[in-house]
Amino acid sequence: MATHSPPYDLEGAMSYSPIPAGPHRTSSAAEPHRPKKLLARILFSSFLLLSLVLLVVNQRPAKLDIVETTPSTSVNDFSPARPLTEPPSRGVSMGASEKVFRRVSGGELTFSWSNVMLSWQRTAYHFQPEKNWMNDPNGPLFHKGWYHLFYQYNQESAVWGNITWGHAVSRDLIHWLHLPYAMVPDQWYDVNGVWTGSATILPDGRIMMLYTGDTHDVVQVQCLAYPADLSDPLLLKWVKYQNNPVMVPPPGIGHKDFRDPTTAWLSPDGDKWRITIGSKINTTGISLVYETADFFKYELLDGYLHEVPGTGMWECIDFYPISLTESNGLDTSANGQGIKHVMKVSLDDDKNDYYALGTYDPVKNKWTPDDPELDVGIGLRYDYGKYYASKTFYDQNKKRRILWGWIRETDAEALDILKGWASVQSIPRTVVFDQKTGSNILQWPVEEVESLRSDSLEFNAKLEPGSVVPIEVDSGSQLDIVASFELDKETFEVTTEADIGYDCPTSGGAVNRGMLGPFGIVVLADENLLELTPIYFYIAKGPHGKVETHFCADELRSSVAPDVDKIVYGSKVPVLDGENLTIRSLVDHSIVESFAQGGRRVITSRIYPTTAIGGAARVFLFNNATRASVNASIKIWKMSSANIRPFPLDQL
Ligand code: DQQ
Repeated sequence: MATHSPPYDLEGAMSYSPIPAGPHRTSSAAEPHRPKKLLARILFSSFLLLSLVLLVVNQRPAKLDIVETTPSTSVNDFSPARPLTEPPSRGVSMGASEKVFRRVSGGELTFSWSNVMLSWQRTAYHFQPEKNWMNDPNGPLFHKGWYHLFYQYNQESAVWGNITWGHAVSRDLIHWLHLPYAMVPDQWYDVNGVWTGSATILPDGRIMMLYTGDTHDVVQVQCLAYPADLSDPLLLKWVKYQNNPVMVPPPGIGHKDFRDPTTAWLSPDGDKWRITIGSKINTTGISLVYETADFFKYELLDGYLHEVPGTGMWECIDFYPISLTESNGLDTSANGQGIKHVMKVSLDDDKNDYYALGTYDPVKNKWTPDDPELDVGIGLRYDYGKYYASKTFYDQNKKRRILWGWIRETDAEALDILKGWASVQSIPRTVVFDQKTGSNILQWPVEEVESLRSDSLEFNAKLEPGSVVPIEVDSGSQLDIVASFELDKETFEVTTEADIGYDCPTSGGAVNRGMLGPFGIVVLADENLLELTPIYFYIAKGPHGKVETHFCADELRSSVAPDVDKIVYGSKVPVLDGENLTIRSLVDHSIVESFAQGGRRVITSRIYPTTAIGGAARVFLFNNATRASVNASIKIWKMSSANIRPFPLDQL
């Protein structure tokens, strides 16, 4: 903990050094990987050739800014066939969800990863600590001109464990300054981990931070902490309440099933605060509600705020109001006319964040979903890719609700250890109600991310069926892409039946052609399309004019390396009459966050290419439909790197 006392020279702290060309980019392009397994490569290439046989490069590139790729001189310093044992469970035995990405972890690394490939994976404008493991975002808040982000962090290595609260501050949610740890596991009630928690800002300005402590005997308890000095804009020093823990698992609740307190909201009389905590009874996910007048003493209320059979343990519940008519966000205590409540749960069982819109009755203390078939945990997801343990906060500075989410690695744990880091936080997103559909929220990257946009190019094209159009950008690793597509109306009208049973995850990806799709963009692709990640729409049209639009991200050919997860993500997306189909993708090295239809659906992918990196990463437009042509327009900005570095505390 730091010992400085305020006031600080905050202006000085803000004078960032010039944005570097890109600290995470290498000066030379990566050397194309020479495969060890030639046969496998030949088979792979033949499959690719076959599947792409009709994808003809038949149109003019948007801008010929040909990139000269200089072969890298790097050596392969991570030898393949490294003998590994299956990684031990990280989390479950301690009463948290499994933190090892098991789908590809264990066994041997089978690919010859180079330093260049692995160092390219580090992001340039997403929040990351300097090294080691990170997971859930915790207690985000705005205080005296600074956004504060706390996060689950392992001080010692790139795997989950020894969980401490990392802490960073930002003026704009984009450029971050790392601060000393806010809280470390040093008390009997949190010695096994200072786990996830949330902040509540009281009307008098005090900040109450409730978090889960994992005790010395592995029991989950709720604890209180608060800033030692509220006049400190950096909130450097945190005090753990002397009578912690303030809540212990009530009768009937498992000692390892009681975690992640939410931000508090005011009770109907306005004299007490309520919080909810996730748990389960057998396989029913439940949200317990506690009431408190002072944040020191708590009373468990009867019943649950909500429960859904079959959804298992609810982690990281989030519960907040959303305006039906205004585009601003609402303080967590708002309720009444023109307001719905979003309930979000992180499902331990499948590691996805689900939400539902509904109504909160504060007298009965019950939340009811608008549509029981789309109840929380069985209906909509925040993100159809990798996105977990998310948390919103009300930004009183700009009157908006902002969502943070933890994006895990989807490569082998052994690779995280080699890299020395694991996980990224998503670009913070604003959350509003979708007034057009009335049935979902809209998530959108905070406007501040646009301050990183630099050179741009625009391009319009008619994409004939089976076409791939290269867009020549000289830095395919850091981009903000906005694309819009309009299907040829005549073909659409006369097409009577097209794949009504389509489903992105089981579709086989973008190589699978239908009459009306897929079409979209390709990112992180090499020139020869050996590695590529298509993000696209697929339109299915049923016999009675029923139309379903799917939004997918296909990782199947995102990397030739086998040590990484490769699946097709996606879901149906609502499209209203007269709307074009739109995609916005934020590409930042190994993460791609893609938003369809203004944020009605979102897919976050982690991508680990071996050749489509650095200056060799390319962008394409494509239309792989067999029948319909598509009018496409695209605008691409290069993105500068964010300035993320330690706070110069010695200069205070
Ligand atoms: N992560 C924390 C828990 C939470 C889980 C432990 C979700 O509090 O339930 O690091 O990722």
